Amino acid sequence: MTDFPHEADDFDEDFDEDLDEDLDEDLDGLPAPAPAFGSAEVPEGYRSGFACFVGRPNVGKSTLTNALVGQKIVITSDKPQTTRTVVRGIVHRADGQLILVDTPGLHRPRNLLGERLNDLVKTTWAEVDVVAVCFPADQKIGPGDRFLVEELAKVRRTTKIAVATKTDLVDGERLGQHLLNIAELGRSTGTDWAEIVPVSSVSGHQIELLGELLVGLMPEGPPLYPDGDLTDAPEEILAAELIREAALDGVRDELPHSIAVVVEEMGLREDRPEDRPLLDIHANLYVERDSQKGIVIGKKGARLREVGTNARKQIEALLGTPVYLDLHVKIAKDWQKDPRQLRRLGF
Ligand SMILES: Nc1nc2c(ncn2[C@@H]2O[C@H](COP(=O)(O)OP(=O)(O)OP(=O)(O)O)[C@@H](O)[C@H]2O)c(=O)[nH]1
Ligand SMILES: [Mg+2]
Repeated sequence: MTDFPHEADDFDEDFDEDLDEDLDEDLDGLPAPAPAFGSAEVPEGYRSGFACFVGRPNVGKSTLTNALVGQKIVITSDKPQTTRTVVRGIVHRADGQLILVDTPGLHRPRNLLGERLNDLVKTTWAEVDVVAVCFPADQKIGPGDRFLVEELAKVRRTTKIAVATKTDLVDGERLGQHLLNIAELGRSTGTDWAEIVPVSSVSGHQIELLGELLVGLMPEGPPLYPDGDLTDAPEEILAAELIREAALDGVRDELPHSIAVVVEEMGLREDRPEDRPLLDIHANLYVERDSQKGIVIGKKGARLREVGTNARKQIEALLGTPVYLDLHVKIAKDWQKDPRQLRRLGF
């Protein structure tokens, strides 16, 4: 069997009419009440609830979500606006259960997609117990941060904490100044930070402490998810995201924003021996223009093959099953601006 099937000259141009409508439902869902689990044996003082990470694009929200969950469940990249969906990660601790809601970076919208993403973020704020605003230590606090905190101040009831991310990138003096600036931003916007916590997802600095502090801010209650669940995102979404992450690696300028991935079909192959399962995944990678398609596919399909192989390994690691990935590149012209196409792509 070939490792990664695709025929370089057989990429459909058309935008399929039959995108999985279920996707809409999956992606709309913000922290909906989850079924309670095991309330019978909950220890005294056990806490559970929702916290979301917000911040400008690229400040390290998704990396921090993964660090706290202890496994990679959301994708990250050095390109701004990597996260486009709200994904929940679950942290299991002896003293409680923390459901982390990773949100897209808040930014000045350039198109309809940007507006949708910002709306998504703001809806989430009102539905969680704690909002944690991330400010990367290697960057000055700017107008974008101030705008975000001013908006957040309007959400009165939610507890707010500040997280100084990427502490590994700066020295102690700079970090001290950064923490003072965060405190000052709180004062001048009328935001009462319940905590200001410096962390590094790369070195692991204070990640454990942040988890402990967040659980301490949750209301008392039973676990909301079964032991061992690390996310509630459907496997189709996780797979599509991992493909998008692989595709983002090494592309630049406008192209990262133009890429969208939809898993069309996913299922265990029939007639396989029980001890050798194989998961078939058929996915489409959309770009907005013909020129972009050429870049994504690469010379004789080399780049796409690499993307497919990298994505497949990541999906196998996350789902624990060997994967056969069938990946096609298609054009969805200017999808970021087009309400109809946005809806089909799940936004
Ligand atoms: N050195 C260092 N880099 C980090 C740390 N956390 C994240 N990064 C890097 O910062 C970049 C952005 O990380 P993401 O987690 O994708 O950022 P995000 O805030 O989720 O970005 P959007 O989804 O685009 O809003 C990536 O290149 C990460 O590797 C950290 O603690 N230290
Ligand atoms: Mg992100």
